[in-house]
Amino acid sequence: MTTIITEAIRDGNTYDIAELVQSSLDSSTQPLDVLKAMTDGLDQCGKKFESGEYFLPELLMASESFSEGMKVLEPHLGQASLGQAGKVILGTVLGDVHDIGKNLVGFLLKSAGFKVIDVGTDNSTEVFIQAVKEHQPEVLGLSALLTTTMLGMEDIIKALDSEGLRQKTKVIIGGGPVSARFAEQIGADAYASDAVEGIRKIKELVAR
Ligand code: B12
Repeated sequence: MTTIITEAIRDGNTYDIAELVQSSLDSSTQPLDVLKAMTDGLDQCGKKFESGEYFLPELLMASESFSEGMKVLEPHLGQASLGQAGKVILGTVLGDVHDIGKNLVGFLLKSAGFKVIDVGTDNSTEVFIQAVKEHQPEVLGLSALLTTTMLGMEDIIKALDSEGLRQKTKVIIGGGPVSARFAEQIGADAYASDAVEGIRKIKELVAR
């Protein structure tokens, strides 16, 4: 069943995905395994895009299919709670509209008891700085999926520094093209390769 879900997302099947996710849950597949099957589908679509077999419409359909599946899966992933674990601002950097991974991180953070302020996608440095001034979070989480846009992360960290906000705000970065090495280079406090690792690292940053 999970293979069918992966293929449905990969091929942008928006009609059957809700039913497929529901049947998989009904047959006792763990929600996190269903999520893995869904993200594998996006991954496979990305690879086909890279090799020239799929084009932008296929990427869009895969992402649409993922969103439809998430509507069914989300309530099974955990309960939102009161925000006592800490406050986190999440956002995607300038020029980048990818938000599926960031949204997953936000969802799991809320389930783990964090208050999450999601500033959305394609944000200028100023938007992040304003949000940090207004909400004073323990952690700022930045997402980038493009090798071009990831470079903007360094500007945000520098601006936090020059605004005197860096000491109070830990920065974690994530997204396909970034790495622990890149995090170190730009002076971020942490990097996570996926949402589960992200939640663990954010908890560590808050505890520091
Ligand atoms: C879906 C998708 C799209 C959708 C996005 C829809 C949306 N609402 O997000 C659409 C169709 C709009 C799109 C557009 C484009 N895309 Co696109 N897209 C993808 C695709 C297939 C999946 C991305 C995704 O959602 N993955 C699933 C999620 C769950 O994974 P994730 O994002 O990596 O997030 C996880 C971790 O990285 C981490 N994480 C992510 N962020 C953060 C943040 C924090 C704080 C933490 C802790 C963790 C964390 O946790 C997440 C959950 O585990 C990827 C291929 C791929 N394999 O990544 C290409 C991909 C990212 N896209 C690509 C490209 C080139 C584009 C376009 C330029 C195409 C074009 N010619 O127009 C445009 C750019 C638009 C823009 N300006 O941003 C390339 C990027 C190449 C590069 N290295 O720069 C990729 C890699 C495809 C490829 N293989 O070529 N895309």
